[in-house]
This record gives sequence, structure tokens and C-alpha cells, in this order.
Amino acid sequence: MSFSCKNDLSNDANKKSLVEEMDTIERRSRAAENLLIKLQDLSKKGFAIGHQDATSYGLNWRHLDSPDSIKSDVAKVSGKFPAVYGFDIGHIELGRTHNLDSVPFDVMRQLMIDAYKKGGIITVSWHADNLTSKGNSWDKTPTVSDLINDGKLQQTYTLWVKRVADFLKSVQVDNEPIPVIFRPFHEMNGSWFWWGEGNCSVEDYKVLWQGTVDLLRETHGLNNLLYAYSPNKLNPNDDYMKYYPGDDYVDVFGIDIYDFKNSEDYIHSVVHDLAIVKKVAQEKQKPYAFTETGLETLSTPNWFTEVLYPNIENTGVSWILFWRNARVDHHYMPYEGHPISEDFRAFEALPKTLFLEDLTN
Ligand code: BMA
Repeated sequence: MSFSCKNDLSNDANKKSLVEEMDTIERRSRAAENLLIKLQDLSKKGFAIGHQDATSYGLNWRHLDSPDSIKSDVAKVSGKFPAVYGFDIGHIELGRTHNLDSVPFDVMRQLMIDAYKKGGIITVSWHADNLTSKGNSWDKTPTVSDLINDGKLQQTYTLWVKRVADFLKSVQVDNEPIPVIFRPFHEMNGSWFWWGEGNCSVEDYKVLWQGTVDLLRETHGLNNLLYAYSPNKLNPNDDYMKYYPGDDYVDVFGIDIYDFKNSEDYIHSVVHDLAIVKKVAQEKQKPYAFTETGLETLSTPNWFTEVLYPNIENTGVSWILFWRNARVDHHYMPYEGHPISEDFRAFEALPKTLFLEDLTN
């Protein structure tokens, strides 16, 4: 079955036959199953530390061509590499050679392979462009309803997903695609992306998610992916499950919460929202994670040890992903000489923080 009109995707009979069909195909590769188990197991010890674009670039360095030696701001500051590696494949859908943040996809592939071989966990987000307006992810022009109803756009989107599949299939070790936690269409309960609240109906969002996963799994036969559902911080009265596309389409639960220089508000959300994520995940027997977080520029002293750690140490999250170190005014992890470095080293020494060398394969 392919991503096609809404009727096909919301038709119960079609869904039932799809589920039956899936039973006969290997739904997840052995490596993807192992990753799922690893996520559950490691959460008994602590939480894995992740960084977006950890090895792609940092402050004053960049892997522009093929990577010779692997660097990371986290390693420069703490002596340890992160355990989780976030990448973004925005612009792969356009057939470009570089992602939206100028990381060459060939370099990204090498960095993913290197991290995986060393026991690291790979997670991928997708800041896809807007199909209708051709603007970026933040272009709110409604497009999902167009996609569902317009055959021509479906053709384009099908090609976009093929490019995603080709890339994710091409990241191989021993001729096998490595397992990846794919986290598309994130923060949908916020209104800043074209797939977000107000720019796309709840029903259409689910059709988009399910249709995309069906294409990846069936048309392209990808079984190396785990799918992560990650709304943004909940506003009062938000239902965490509002956009949930269903148990067959999600393997990992998550949430994105940032500290906008208001620690009290941040702590309140972290404690409140992670409790909800944990409850849902435990009911569904799936792992859960703090899929994005950070304090831009790290201007609050002792943020890692005093604001963050005490509020997540007992939540049971499998990992926590800090956003990227792009610039002096846009970074979420310390870099060499950063005033918060010492606090970060103290955070590293706390019992629950797991870095690359703390993970076992
Ligand atoms: C956002 C910002 C952007 C970036 C995007 C995708 O949060 O960091 O600068 O392009 O993520 O990485």
C-alpha cells in the first residue's frame, strides 16, 4: 500500500489487511529490535546524553569534507563523547547534497556509521520543506490537506519519501542499514511548522504520519527504523495523545521542552509533562525520551546540575537530546572555554548521566 488518497488510508478494511500483511513481513530488523531493547535496558541505569549535530560541527570547527578525525564540543569539554547523536535530514527531500544547516549528506552518513560502530544511538529529525509554497518547515501555508487531496502533490511527496528512504537505507554497516530512531513531524502541537496546530488538522496529521510510515515500510521495505512521537511542551489543557497516529506507527514516546531563560517555568513543564509521557509509555510498554531540550547560550549558572539533573534523574527517560551548537548566540552544549564547562563536567560525573563509553552494545 502506498501513500494515496485519504479514503485509502482511513479505510478500516484496508488497514486491517495492511496489519495482516505486516505480520508476514519482518516488521523490524534484528538491529532495530536490539536498539529497542537497549533503550529499555539503559533506562534502568540512567539516561543517555545526546547532542544534535554533535560531530558535524561545533564552535569554530566544522566537518566540511570527509571527516578525518571525529570531534565534538561535548568531548572537548568533558573528555567523553555523547551516547546519542541527533541529525536532521531537512532538504534530502529536494535531492540536495547538503542539509538545511549545510551538513553534507555524505559526511552525515559517515558520522552516523562511526557513531553506531562505537555503540552510539542515532536519532534523525526531518525539517522538510513546504510542499505547496516551496517555503521551509516554518512556512505555515497549509499543505497537508492539499497533499491528501491532490494527486500531483502526492507524486512529489512520494518522491520526497523515496529520497528519505534511499538515504536511511544507505547508512550501512556490514551491508545492513543501521537502526535509526526517526522523529518526523515533531512539535506538532505548536503552530510554527506547516504540520503543526492550526496549519494542519489532527486527522490530516495522522494520515500524513501513517502514509509516510507505510511508504517507508512497505514501498521501500525499511525495517531499520523506530518511530518517535514528540509533541512540544504541553500547554494547560493540551492532550499529549491528541496527534498520536497509533500503536502500530510509534515505537518511542518523547517530548521537546526548552528553558526560555525561566527555570521555574521549565522545571514545572519538565516534571509535569515527563510524568505524562512516562505514564503513557509504561501503559503501552514502549521506551520514552526527552527528545529535545536546552537553554540557549547556557546563561544560567549551574544549569546542568541544579536545574536539569534533579528534575530528570528519576523520570526513567532513555535519553535526553540537547540541541545544536551552531553559533555563539545559538548553542545548547558548552564548548571549550565556556563558563558553564565546570558545571557540565560535574553533570557528567553524576551517577545517571550515560556517555558513549557507558553504553554497552
Ligand atoms: C532549529 C534551529 C535552526 C535549524 C533547525 C534545524 O531549531 O537550530 O537554525 O535550521 O533547528 O536544525
